[in-house]
Amino acid sequence: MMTVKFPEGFLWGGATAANQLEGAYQEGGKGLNLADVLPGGKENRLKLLSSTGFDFEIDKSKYTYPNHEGIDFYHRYKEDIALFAEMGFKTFRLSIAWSRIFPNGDELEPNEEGLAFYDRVFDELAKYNIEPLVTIAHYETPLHLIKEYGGWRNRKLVEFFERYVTVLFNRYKDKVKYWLTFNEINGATHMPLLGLGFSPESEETRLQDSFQGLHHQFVASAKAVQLGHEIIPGSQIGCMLIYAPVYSFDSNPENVMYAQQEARIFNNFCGDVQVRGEYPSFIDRYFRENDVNIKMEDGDLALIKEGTVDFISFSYYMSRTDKKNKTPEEIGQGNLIGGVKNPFLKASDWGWEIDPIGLRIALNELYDRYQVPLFVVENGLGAYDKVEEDGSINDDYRIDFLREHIKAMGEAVDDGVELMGYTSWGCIDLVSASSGEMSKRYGFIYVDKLDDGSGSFERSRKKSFYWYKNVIATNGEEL
Ligand code: BGP
Repeated sequence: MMTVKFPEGFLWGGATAANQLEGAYQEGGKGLNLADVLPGGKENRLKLLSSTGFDFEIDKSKYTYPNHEGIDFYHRYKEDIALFAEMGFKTFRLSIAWSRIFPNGDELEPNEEGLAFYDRVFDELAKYNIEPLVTIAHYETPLHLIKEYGGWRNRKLVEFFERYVTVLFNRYKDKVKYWLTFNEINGATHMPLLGLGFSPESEETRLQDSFQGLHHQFVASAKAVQLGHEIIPGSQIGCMLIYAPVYSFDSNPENVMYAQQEARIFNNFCGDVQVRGEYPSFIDRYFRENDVNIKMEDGDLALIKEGTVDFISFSYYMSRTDKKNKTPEEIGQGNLIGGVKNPFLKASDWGWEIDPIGLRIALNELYDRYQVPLFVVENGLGAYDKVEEDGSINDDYRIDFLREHIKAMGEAVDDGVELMGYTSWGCIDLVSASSGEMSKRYGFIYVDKLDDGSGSFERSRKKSFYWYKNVIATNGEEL
């Protein structure tokens, strides 16, 4: 048995996003954002994410809106951060809700109340020496930018984003060193609604509009890296990818080739642009064959070259197994990112295939390709939890999942991968992004809120809380 060894100063912690936990959706001068118009419930939300022509309206007669209250972190952050500190967190990943800072997104002056809220959060973290890791854009584009401008398809958003990040960097320069630009940027073509803030008009326009939106985000991200380095000397600014290694279903070269192509487009394209600073050569053929034409402005490519990221962060939940010709029954076997069923893997209650070795593969693939430090900023098991009569929650399934994934990370470190840290997703139960459910729980900390919105919002420690506390205390040696 190998002993897992993680580097000194490894950043253990947990990850969240503003829209999934803050609540207080109309307090402190906050404007509405994308998450505020997304309905709750697996059927309603999942369908919407892959559909076309969403109108971005709230209809309370038909739907619930669980992100409106989230888990009320906005009012309870002190208690929550104290619990993170009790587990020994070295870092806490959170996002800033753009529409708390610029309620509409296109104002010239920021909203002081929004800025002050994050000051309080960062000060609270500092009390416990917890390093904030801040995502600048995590699926929460201000609604006004969606409705009036068409989301990231519109070049104007680059300018608004630049104003937003300049305000953030200046305000928090003494408090935040680690930043991520766009959450799961490469998920954009798959689900443009979340990352790019638009609902495709039709399947025909989806790719063209998504890649154009991505180009705008590449430019905006490069600009943010430059500004961040200027305003906060010593800051570390990363990209954020959703990464699922693509396995060929079998050794048929047709399928191996197909898997390689899919991996390039889905896994490598965005990283190549943000880490190497160039559009990769393989994308030309893909664009040609799919009628994608990117409109660029003079200076865009130079900026992208200059604004490369310092490290790569990514989410890892599952691998993807795929083949060229799929029967209708083989398609859509539960994995959010597509593919066919892998006969060697079991899946979570939501059909996400569980594959710890895939994380070691992901880490090695990324490090081989880029040789920059890596950071696993999301990983975890969404599961139903049962509260026992005595109030305890015995989530051994979650402990097993995390143990195997942390072991796989340890193997990758032993393989020579440079790894900065690990923040497990949803360290405190929060609203699921893809299904809008509370019952899809990831936390070490249980939150008493149910899918129908009822509950006391009280927090309690699950069995995994104590387990993770010991993992951190032993720097991953005791799993
Ligand atoms: C990632 C997102 C998170 C998140 C997580 C788990 O894609 O960055 O926001 O929620 O996946 O997904 P879900 O909440 O759908 O279970």
